[in-house]
Amino acid sequence: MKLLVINGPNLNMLGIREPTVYGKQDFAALQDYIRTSAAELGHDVTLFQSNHEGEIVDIIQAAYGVYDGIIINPAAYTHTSVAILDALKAVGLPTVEVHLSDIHSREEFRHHSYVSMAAVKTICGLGFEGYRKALEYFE
Ligand code: CA2
Repeated sequence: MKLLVINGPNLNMLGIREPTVYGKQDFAALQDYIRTSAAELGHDVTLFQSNHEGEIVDIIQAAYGVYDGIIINPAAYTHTSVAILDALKAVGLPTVEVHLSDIHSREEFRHHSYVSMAAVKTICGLGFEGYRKALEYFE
């Protein structure tokens, strides 16, 4: 399947700090992991990362009619962004939400996800493997 993988703000900083929460590997390693997993599962993936909410809304809108599904780690926008939720609802593409950490066992403000309201599945707390599980959903 043709899938769009979106990573949100600060995920490009992976591996630089907070290794106990997000792991020791950097963002380039995450991208390699996603590309390799997608190839093994026979998916055609496009990877996109942005620190800007509006850019994420734009890329979701542009996915309409082009991709079969979206995998998204909205990062901090998970907990704040009605705009990203609305964009996902507008395009209506099957969306799997991924988080490296277990957002439910962290600070209270991370427990709520707007994006979950538009997602067919949410995977959290599995580190990089969560992205592979998301790719497997589309098999
Ligand atoms: O667990 C996840 O994947 C998160 O989406 C990651 C976000 C966080 O705001 C969400 O609550 C859960 C943070 C993205 C990366 O933040 C970094 C912080 C320090 C060092 C490197 C990255």
